[in-house]
Amino acid sequence: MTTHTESQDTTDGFHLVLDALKLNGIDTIFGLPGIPITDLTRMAQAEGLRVISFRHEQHAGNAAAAAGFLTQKPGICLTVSAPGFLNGLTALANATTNCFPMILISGSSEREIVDLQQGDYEEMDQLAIAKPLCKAAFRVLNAEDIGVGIARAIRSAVSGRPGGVYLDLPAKLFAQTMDAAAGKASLIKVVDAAPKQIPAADAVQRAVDLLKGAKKPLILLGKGAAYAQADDDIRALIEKSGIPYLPMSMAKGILPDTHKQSAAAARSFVLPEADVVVLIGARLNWLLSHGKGKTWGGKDHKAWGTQKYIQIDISPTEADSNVAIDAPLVGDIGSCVSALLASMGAGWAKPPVEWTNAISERTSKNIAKMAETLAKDPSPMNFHSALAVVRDVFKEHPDTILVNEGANALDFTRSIVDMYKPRKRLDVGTWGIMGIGMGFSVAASVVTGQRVIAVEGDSAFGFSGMEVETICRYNLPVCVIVMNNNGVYRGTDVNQSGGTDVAPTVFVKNARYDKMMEAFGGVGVYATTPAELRQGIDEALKSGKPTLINAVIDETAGTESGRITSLNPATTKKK
Ligand code: ADP
Ligand code: TZD
Ligand code: MG
Repeated sequence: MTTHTESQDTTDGFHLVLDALKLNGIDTIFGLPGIPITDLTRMAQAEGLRVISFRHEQHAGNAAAAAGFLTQKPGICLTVSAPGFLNGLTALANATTNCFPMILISGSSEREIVDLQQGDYEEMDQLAIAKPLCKAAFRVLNAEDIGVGIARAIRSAVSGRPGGVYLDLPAKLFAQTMDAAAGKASLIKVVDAAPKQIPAADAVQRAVDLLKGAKKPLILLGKGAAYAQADDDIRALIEKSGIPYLPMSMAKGILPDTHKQSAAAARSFVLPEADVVVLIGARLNWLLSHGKGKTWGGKDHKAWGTQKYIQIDISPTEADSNVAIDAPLVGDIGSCVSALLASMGAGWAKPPVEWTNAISERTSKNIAKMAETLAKDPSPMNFHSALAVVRDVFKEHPDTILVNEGANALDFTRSIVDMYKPRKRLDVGTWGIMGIGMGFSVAASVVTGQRVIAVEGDSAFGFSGMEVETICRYNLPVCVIVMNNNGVYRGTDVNQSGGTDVAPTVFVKNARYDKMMEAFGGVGVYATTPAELRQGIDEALKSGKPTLINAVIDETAGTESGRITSLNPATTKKK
């Protein structure tokens, strides 16, 4: 291991990187050691940074992304070259897709050898490969440029639309030495990394005018609204305007899901019926069937082509990406929402009661129907009876963070488990990606200090399952619930050839995921009833010990692809 410096008067690349991160308020690194960054991880720890070491870089990267979403500071993921870098790259691309700020820092081989393709250890032109998959990519070749490199990476990650940044640090950089005072002077403390962006007055007026004439207005909150941490203003806008709202999955809890203006239980009614839709930090992508698909009533619906949109987003090019946006409001959500509030003035007329009553009626009916389903206690346990338990737990422990992935395990949890506070739900996001579970759980517990409950499909859990060792190693208060239905979607599929291999979606029957947690010193629970599940969760929340509950779910209970069956090519073809 390299010691700090030969004399007090010199510093080196290792320390300049760490000093630059610390100077900018970064206190945690998620990563996986190896050449050329092993010493960097040791020195980081020695210098007082928290280093969370993973078993696979993808999960370290996912942890960095979740940390970025929760804190508005870029999460840092540190990897070795070529294969480690590539393992981290999926997380970097996913973070960029979701607008989460993170920086993937990878050690790399020497330029002279890489550029002549002479076959260095783990040789790869990482910068070129990262570039199209992230928001910005930089390489630092000289120690005196480390300060600038880190500053540019931080600004790129958090300013404007947040995203992933790649920072390439060749091995030779770390050992470079320079005068300590000059080194210190070369570092940059980034001032106002994510500047407010104030919307133009005429754009605000246009939006207010459109909203004023609305008979059936609707607000859609996306995860950008959760990220923005403008919770009080958003709540004030919704309550003052009286407009019903729908939260996208990671926007659940900005206002409590039990809020009387939530139209979540009447989603399929309000989307096609609304005349003016206000998008706040939500894109009209596939998750909203591009503003025109089945979710909105399809082309035959009477509202087709007549709906008007106001879109609040920090990215000026987001408007018109799928449908015409009548009143784009470009700026940060905090500034835009407070400008709207100010322009609405006193005496704002609430939406017509015909609209709000129609929504309330449907909402109460659907909630009552769901309550009936949740009250059933079938044997074997199904998604509903298991999630009724999780729903009660979150009602009693609203500060707990929920991580959620799978297909049925995702869709049922999203609709059944209410969130009561902002930024308490982390999930598969824009891509619907599997594998975020343990990385997000580790980050959520490390950066917030809160208890975490991860509701995982058994397939979804498998993508990051080895990180239960990481959870045990750092003794994190994470309770993983594996919704075990013996496979992808359900455990009952059959091999259509009649051969001896099981179907591609089917796993080993009655697998004991709980034993995986026990293998590393955590608590394993085998639960076949809601009562056993409840007891397991209660004990986990009380003790804070790493816990994995293998919840045995009826293997016939799920549906193909959960709620997105319509995206299956075979399903589409049949239509
Ligand atoms: P969801 O999946 O929940 O619908 P999306 O990820 O599609 O949400 O949309 C998030 C949007 O929020 C992106 O278009 C992004 O540009 C925007 N955004 C993120 N942070 C801010 C912010 N601070 N101010 C304004 N817009 C933001
Ligand atoms: N690989 C990656 C990285 N992301 C994906 N989304 C998929 C594969 C495809 N996929 C889904 O979209 S959901 C899912 C896969 C493999 C797993 C569903 O099974 P599960 O959930 O056990 O997690 P349920 O509760 O059985 O439906
Ligand atoms: Mg499953």
